[in-house]
Amino acid sequence: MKTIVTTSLAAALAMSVALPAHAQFTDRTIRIANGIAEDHPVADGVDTFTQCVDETSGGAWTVNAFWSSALGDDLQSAQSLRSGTLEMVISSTSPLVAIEPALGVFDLPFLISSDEEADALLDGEFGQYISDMMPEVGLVNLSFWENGFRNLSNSVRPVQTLADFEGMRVRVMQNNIFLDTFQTLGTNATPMAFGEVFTALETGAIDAQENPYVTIDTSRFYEVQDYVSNTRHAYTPFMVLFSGPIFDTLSEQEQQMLFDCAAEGQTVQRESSRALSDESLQRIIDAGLEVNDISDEAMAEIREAVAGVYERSADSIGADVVERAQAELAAIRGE
Ligand code: TK8
Repeated sequence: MKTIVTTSLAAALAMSVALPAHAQFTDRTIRIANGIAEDHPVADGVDTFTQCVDETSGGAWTVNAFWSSALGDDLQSAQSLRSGTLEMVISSTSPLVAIEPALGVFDLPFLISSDEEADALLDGEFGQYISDMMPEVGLVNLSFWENGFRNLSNSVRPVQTLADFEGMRVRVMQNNIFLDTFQTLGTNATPMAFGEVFTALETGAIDAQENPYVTIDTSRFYEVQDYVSNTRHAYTPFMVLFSGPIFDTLSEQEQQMLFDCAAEGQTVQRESSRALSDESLQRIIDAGLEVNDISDEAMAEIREAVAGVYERSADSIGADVVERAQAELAAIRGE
C-alpha cells in the first residue's frame, strides 16, 4: 500500500514538473460584483485584471464582471464572499464598516487631501495593516483601487458655505461616520445602498448625494441633479476583495496570480480614474449642472464643524487605527 502511494506521488510530482505552467491552474470561473456602471474607470482595471488572469492561467480561469449592483450591493456581495458563494467584489470600504469597523478610518472627513497622499497611505504600511485585518473576517484584499475624492451634488441650491447644507436630504453611505459627518453639517442624512440612489434622487425622496465626479458622470446622477460642490470631503478607496473561503482552496500560484493581476489592474484603474475625472466634470457641466467652488474661508468653517467626528468615531474605528493613519499621513506630508 505504502509503495503504491509513494509511487503515484512520485508520478504526480514528475508530471507537474513536466507539464506547462498553466497546469497549476484549475479551470474556474470567477464572478466580480460591482455597484458602479460599466463605463466607470473600474472597468478598465477589470479588463486589465481579466486579461492578466487569462494569460497567467493559460486560459484556465475565466473572469465575468457584473455591473450596477446586478449581483447585489457592496455589503451583500461582501457577505456572499465571506460565505464562499461569490468570488469577488470591488467595493467601497464604507459599507463594509459593518464587517470590519477599522475600515471607517477612510470615512473620516478631510483625512486624505491629495492623490499622492492616498496612494502613499494605501500602498504603504497602513494599507497593508488594513489588508492584514481582512482574512479574519473571511475576506482577502487583493488591492486598493481608486474611488476618489467625494463631492456633494444636489437639486436644491448651490452649496458653498456651511449654512447651505442645512436641512438638505442627503444620501450617505451606510455607516455611522458618514451619518455623523452629514448630520453635523446640518443635513437630514439617510444611509442608503448605492443601487437605490438614482431612483431616490429621481423621485425626489432625497435631494443630494456625494460621490466622485466619475461616479456622478457614469451613474448619470447629472440627469437628476442641478448643483455640484467641490467639497472633496473624503477620499474613499475601493477594495478589490476575494472570498476568503474560496481563496484558501486555491494553489499558491493561483493566489499569487490574483495579487499580481489586481496590482496590474490598479495601475491602469488609477490612471484611468484620474484622466476621466476632468472629462467627467466637463460632461456634468455640459449636462447643465452648476459647479460651485467653496472659498478657503467657507472650507475652514466646514472643516471645523466636522472636526468632532474624529473623536466621536475613535472608539468604533479603533483609536489606534486612527492614530496610525494620522501618523503615517504626517510622515507622508513630511510633518
Ligand atoms: C458602488 C459604491 C460607490 C460608493 C457609494 O457600489 O456607495 O456611494 O461611492 O462607488 O461603492
